[in-house]
Amino acid sequence: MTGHKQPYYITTPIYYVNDKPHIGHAYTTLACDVLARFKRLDGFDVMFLTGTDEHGQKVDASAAAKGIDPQLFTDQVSQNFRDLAVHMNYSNDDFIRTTEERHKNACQALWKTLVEKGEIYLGSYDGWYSVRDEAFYGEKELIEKDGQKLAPTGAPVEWVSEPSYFFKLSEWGDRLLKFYDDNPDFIAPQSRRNEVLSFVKGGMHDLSVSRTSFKWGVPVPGNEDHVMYVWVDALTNYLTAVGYPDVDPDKLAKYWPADLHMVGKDIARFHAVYWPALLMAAGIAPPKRVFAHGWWTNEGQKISKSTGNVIDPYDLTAKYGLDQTRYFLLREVPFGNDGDFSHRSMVNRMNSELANDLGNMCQRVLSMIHKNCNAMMPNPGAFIDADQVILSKAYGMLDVVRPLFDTQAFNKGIEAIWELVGDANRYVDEMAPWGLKKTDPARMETVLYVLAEVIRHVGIMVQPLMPQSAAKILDQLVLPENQRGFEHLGPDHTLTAGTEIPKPEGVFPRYVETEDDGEKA
Ligand code: ME8
Repeated sequence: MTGHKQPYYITTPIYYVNDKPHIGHAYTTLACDVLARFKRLDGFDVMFLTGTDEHGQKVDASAAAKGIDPQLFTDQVSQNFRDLAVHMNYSNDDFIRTTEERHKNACQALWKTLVEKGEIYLGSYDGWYSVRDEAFYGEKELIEKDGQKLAPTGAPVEWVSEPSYFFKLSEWGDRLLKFYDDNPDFIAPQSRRNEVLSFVKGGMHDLSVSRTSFKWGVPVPGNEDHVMYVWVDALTNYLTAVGYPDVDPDKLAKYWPADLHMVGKDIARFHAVYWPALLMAAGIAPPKRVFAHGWWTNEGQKISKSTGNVIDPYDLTAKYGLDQTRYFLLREVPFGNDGDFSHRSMVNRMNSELANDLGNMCQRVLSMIHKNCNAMMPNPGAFIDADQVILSKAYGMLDVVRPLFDTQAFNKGIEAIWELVGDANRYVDEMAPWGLKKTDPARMETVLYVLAEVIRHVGIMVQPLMPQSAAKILDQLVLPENQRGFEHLGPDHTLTAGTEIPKPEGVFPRYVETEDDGEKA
């Protein structure tokens, strides 16, 4: 099957342009980027999409508060998200904006299909709406605080009474439950699956899918008093970007249904309930999987604009380094759980796992090769058992990590790679190659060669997570760029003895505490 790579379509949520990007945005897109890079290295034809969600009342109100026309406002804020993607070294293949013409066309096409299939009707909505959540809430869902009604998320709600189109969501409960049953991996992790199942089992009302009290949205075809509900508009982005309805039929057939929608836990319901129902109703296959990750707190505190403890991804990368930040965010927390960002644990991981465990190992081994082997990749002799053990662990690493990444267990995949790094450090200590130069130079070459092979494997495997640092490591091994894909892992593509290597340089600097850190810690 040469020339026919398996497609893999992965998406981030599209972000509201009411605000500047924060750690939550950086985190979701990072997870997708790591997976997209992993899949490309593993031979897949990847389509990785991110973008901005630009319509709706929330964005409209933010623009009005600034006294700017919403289009101009969204142009400016959307650019911040594009800039973040470049800054964080994300490898997205497209960046969609919901204010683009291609998207308006896709939304209207989906709408018309739903109308033709009898899935949408005109009625009127009388009920609660939260602009902050861009969500409708039933009376029973609301909570009360200080005599005020609030959304279950704590967001303010307002009473809305206006004509509205409805999607017949209430008729989709059983078909959704059957769909979840037939596709047990559709929504992960398990805790989110349980939530979604109980929401659907609890019985669903029809969904209001249009608004008339403001104009900032995609007009409803045939009734321009209405704009589409921002979530119907937003979810459709996943179809727009692959050429729906008829812009690029080949692309659509290739990438749809999407392999993975990565989302935060707060928006699981939209992706795992409304979206598959809308799609099935339109006769379109639902996505294969929705993974809802947890939320970060900052030094134990809930992140909120009002307390001013929002974590800015630019600050993190300036302080700790880009790859260090990327590493930490996916290593620290079992993906799917909530996690806490603390300076202390960031520095611990950065110094012990990156600078010491991986950085020092590479530096020690490559320096010895540089110094003791004439700066040339050593020539191995026969392998002893200890060599075979560590080599086969390196050669088998992909088979361990792949299923973990495929189920978004990033922290476990990274842990598995670091187990090999730990083994390599113990192996260096046990084999003490520095003592072999005089007593058994041939054995020294074998030991250093085995270690260089381990470094090659670790370097290749960490490319998705830390692209720049991995490139530095692989450059120091003088591994040609076209030999860095996963198909080059294993014993068939070993390092070439005699290759000249440069004088190694440290890849992972240690974090040195400042006085300011001392006060905070
Ligand atoms: O929801 N930790 O956009 P958004 C981790 N436009 N993740 C966090 C977080 C935190 N402290 N705070 C927020 C939207 N997030 C819609 C999506 S998709 C068709 C439309 C995550 O800008 C949150 O879970 O509010 C969500 O995934 C994203 O950041 C914010 O998205």
